[in-house]
Amino acid sequence: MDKEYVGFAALPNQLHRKSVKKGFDFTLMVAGESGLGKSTLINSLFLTNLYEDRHLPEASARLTQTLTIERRGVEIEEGGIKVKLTLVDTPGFGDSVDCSDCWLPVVRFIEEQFEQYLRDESGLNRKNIQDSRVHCCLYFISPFGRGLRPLDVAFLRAVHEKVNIIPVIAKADALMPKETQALKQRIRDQLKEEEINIYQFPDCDSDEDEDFKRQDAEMKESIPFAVVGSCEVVRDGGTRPVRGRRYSWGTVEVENPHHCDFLNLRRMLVQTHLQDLKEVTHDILYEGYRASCLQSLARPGARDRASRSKLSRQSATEIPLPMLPLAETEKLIREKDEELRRMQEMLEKMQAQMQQSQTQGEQSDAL
Ligand SMILES: Nc1nc2c(ncn2[C@@H]2O[C@H](COP(=O)(O)OP(=O)(O)OP(=O)(O)O)[C@@H](O)[C@H]2O)c(=O)[nH]1
Ligand SMILES: [Mg+2]
Repeated sequence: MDKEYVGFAALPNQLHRKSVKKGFDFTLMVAGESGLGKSTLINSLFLTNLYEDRHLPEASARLTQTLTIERRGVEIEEGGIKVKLTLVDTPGFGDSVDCSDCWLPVVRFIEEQFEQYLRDESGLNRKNIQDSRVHCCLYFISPFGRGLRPLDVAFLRAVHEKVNIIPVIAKADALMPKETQALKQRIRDQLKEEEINIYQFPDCDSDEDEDFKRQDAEMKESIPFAVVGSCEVVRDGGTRPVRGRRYSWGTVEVENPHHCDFLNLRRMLVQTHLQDLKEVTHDILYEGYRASCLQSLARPGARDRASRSKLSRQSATEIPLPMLPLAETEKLIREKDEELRRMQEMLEKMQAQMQQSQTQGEQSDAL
């Protein structure tokens, strides 16, 4: 994993508030249909210099199609606190007619991180677990369709209980403001109809200042964020260089809030909600996963997760099992069952012998 240093203009207050001392890890994933600008947005968000008063690099090499799941590490450090950001770029889902399970590797990746964490948590080195769980998934939706497509719904359904989903409308420069608003509403309605849980932004503290509250409300209203990405730096009429996309009719600026929600998204990710996304991942999503693993262990012989919902009434917390990989644990349970059965047999035999010798003793007493 390459390490790059990217400074942020202001250290997120939340980090101070939560007094995180040893620094922490955060993993952000992008997913969605191919060619929607996932790699470009990751690049625009984090992989290039974010300070306005510093020199911006010239147009970087054109990005090529992402073919495998790629992780990149970026270290953010200010005021002595480190955030190790891992960016997970995924290959886009194909646009061929039959692409029914092209998204499975991405789902699998998310699950594997949970499995790994569960294994680490039950290991000996529990205090130093490297948290590689995906804390947030930016899901890209096409600006050209009429909302979510069946493929989007299928993927979101498969992951919505395992990862915080933040939906974004890709390539928002293709839409007029009115169209953007209509598409946002349509997507919000569809998510509700399909009962897909996306990341729920927490309520803002009542003691926050008015500015913060306004920003917070504005941000919540703009979901799904309409984003524009670009790896190019444009100099318009000799003014300051900006990241943007130049067209014959003008320039779309990535970091201009009148042009798209890029800034809202970035502020939310690195300044206001990083900690909450982590907490929801650990306390709700991961806990749900862990509980269902335990539940499936409650009944020896329960093999697949699909049968999980039909399983025993026993509460997950009542099962004092060590967390081992599933197959191993099942084997252990079978061995223990066998041992118990043997001990029970032995006990019964001993009891029978004792009873026998007792009656023999009584008989000889009587004689
Ligand atoms: N109009 C417009 N084009 C964009 C935007 N973002 C990226 N593109 C262009 O879209 C093309 C695909 O961008 P990528 O970032 O490679 O897309 P991707 O989603 O990573 O694609 P896969 O790796 O195949 O999944 C490139 O030519 C980008 O320049 C955007 O916000 N607006
Ligand atoms: Mg890509």
